[in-house]
Parts: sequence; C-alpha cells; structure tokens
Amino acid sequence: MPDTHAVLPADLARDLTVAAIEATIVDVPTLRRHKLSSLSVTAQSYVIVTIRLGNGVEGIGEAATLGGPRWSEESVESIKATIDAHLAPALIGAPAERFQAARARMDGAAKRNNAAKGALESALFDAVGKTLGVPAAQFLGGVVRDRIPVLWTLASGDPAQEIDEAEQKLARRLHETFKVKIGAESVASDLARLRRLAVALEGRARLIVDANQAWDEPTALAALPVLAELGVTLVEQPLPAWNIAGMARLRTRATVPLMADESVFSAHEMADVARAGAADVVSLKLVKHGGLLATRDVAAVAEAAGIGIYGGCLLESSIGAAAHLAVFAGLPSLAWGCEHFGPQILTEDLVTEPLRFADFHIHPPTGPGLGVTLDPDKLRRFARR
Ligand code: MUC
Ligand code: MG
Repeated sequence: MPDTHAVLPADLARDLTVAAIEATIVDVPTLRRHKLSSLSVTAQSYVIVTIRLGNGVEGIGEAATLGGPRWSEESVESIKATIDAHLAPALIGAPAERFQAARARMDGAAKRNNAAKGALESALFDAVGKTLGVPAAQFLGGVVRDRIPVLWTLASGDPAQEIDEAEQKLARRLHETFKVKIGAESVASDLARLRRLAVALEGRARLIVDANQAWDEPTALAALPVLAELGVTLVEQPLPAWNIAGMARLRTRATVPLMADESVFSAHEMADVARAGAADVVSLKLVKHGGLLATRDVAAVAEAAGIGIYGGCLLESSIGAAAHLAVFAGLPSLAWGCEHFGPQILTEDLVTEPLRFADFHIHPPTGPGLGVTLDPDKLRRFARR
C-alpha cells in the first residue's frame, strides 16, 4: 500500500508526515529508595521522545526503564541508540496517522526493543491527536471509564517506613491498595515484614505482593498459604519469567490469584500463558508490549482466555502514565485497576500539569493526544549531560 494520507483531506494530510524525531535521556530523582528483588533505584531514567510533524505539531512519548537493563533488557542508553540509528530513520517521511503501518515499519527495523517502540508510538498518537484535537483514546475506540482505581507500591524494605507511608496515602485518600515489593530479603524476613503491614493496616487497606521472579517453585509453594493467611489478594510473578509450567503447577495449589508480569511481553506469550493455565491476571505495560496497539492486543488475548487485566507500570512520569491510561480507559474490562503511581514518586513530574489523583483513583487526562504537555524547562534540567 502506498504511504500517502489518502483518507485525509489533502492539506491536513500533507502536514502529518513525520518530519523529525528527538530522543533525550533524563534522570529524575525519586522521593525515596525503591527496592525490588534484584535492583534498587533512587532516580528514574527515561527516554523522552519528541516527534515533529510536517505541520509543526509535536508529539511526546516516554520509554521507562528500572535500574538500567535489569528489569528488562532495555536501558535508556540502548533505547536512545536504537531510536537514533534504526527506528527514527524508519519513521521519518512516513504518514504519522497510519499507526499500524508505523508499527510494521518499526518491527521491520528492529526486533523487540519494545520500550523504544512504545515511546515512539505514544508520540505518534500524541502528535496526530493534537493536530486533530482528538484524545489518543479516541483512536482506540474511545473511553468506557473516566477514572481508574490506582494502588501505591511500598518498596523501601523498612516496615516502619512503609506503614507510615501507607497511612499518609490512606489519610489523603490517594491509595487504599498497596503492592509490597518482596524477594530482596529472605522469605522469612519478607513474611515478617508483610505480617507487620497486614496487622497495622487490617480492615483499611488491601495488600498485593510482587516477588519480581525471586522465588523457585518450592519456596513459592511454601509461602503462598502464609500470604493467603495474611489476606494478600494477588501474587505477582513469584517465579522466573520463563517458568510457565511452574506457574501453572502453583496455580493448581494456590488460593490466592497469581499475576503474570515479566512472563508476558508479547501477545504470543500471553496466549502461551493462557494455554498453560499459568495466570489468573496479567499486568499490561507499554515497555513490555511495544506500544498502545500492542498493549490492546495483549489485553484482547487475555480477555478471550478469561484472564483478568491489571494496568501495570514501570514508574512512568505523567507522560508515560497518560499513554497507558489512553489504553486502560477504553478496555472493556479492567477488573484489577492500575498502579500508575509513578508521577507521585518523582521529586518533580515532567509535565506542566500532572495527572489528577483523587479518592483512590487516577483520572485519565481528556485533552487532545495524550492530554499532557511536556515542561521544556524540566526536560532541560533533568536531561543527562
Ligand atoms: C514491576 O515489576 O511491577 C511496577 C511498580 C513497581 O514498584 O515496580 C514496577 C515493576
Ligand atoms: Mg511486576
């Protein structure tokens, strides 16, 4: 098919060609140390992508990472290099509004590199949406919800600090579900920490846990009944990403639902997990799936298999969060809510008007494109030198 804008009026169409792409690495400090099973961060690193169209309109997107290339294989350095050398050249001159064709061009230029592709596709949705005065969610069929339950992650590893942090979130009616990061310490110490949290917050908060692949099968099997007894309502990625058969075996013995995170990047992996009966719930993330369209594809496979959907994050700023929310707001079902607390854990957000959190919900922005505006001063200030 020729790369023209045949479906749009000629003057508008001419303008929607991708003219320039810029990728900037930023490092934004977090309010406190955030500790996962295999990494710990005191700053979040993103690649902020700007796409300028022929009409002069700019769209923005964000690729998040966590602890360099340790959460997934991409780092901000690899993301910027892949965009500059391979993905940007594949998009320059292409019609921005042909999102599926842009996805095919990117897939032709680079295997995986999903965080990089997700940032670029977000920027395409933003630029075209801003040109046409239409929210990005509209390109995916429009929204079915205008607010989404949002949890907070407790990840300092210090139970006294975590109880205090949860109390503050409850008092301000920001979050009433808390995801506790486990797996960095021994199982006994994690379970003791969880017991302190469960007792302190009993009847006032829900707890879920994320082991980020830290356990083997016997360890998980022994821990699951204790997690159930403590009232934990969801257990995320207890086993290594590759251990789908192990997750399926665990699931036959578990009384707490299991969520796949690192096990599911592609829609094909989602289908494998579904076929194996290896998860009750899946966590969706742009950085895993490679864009808004791909995230919706993974959601469709999950829905078809009766697997619950949870709106995952990688501590994105309001830019990346807005791109996720454009998808989440339109999914037929989002039974497990979302975790886009990222904007609140940064010392400063990267947009002029941060996303709204109120009454334990996050509100997807309603303006054109992603509905957020990059603050150029902050981009300059946090850009890596
Ligand atoms: C993950 O594995 O879920 C999301 C929230 C958080 O604290 O860590 C991330 C990554
Ligand atoms: Mg996770």
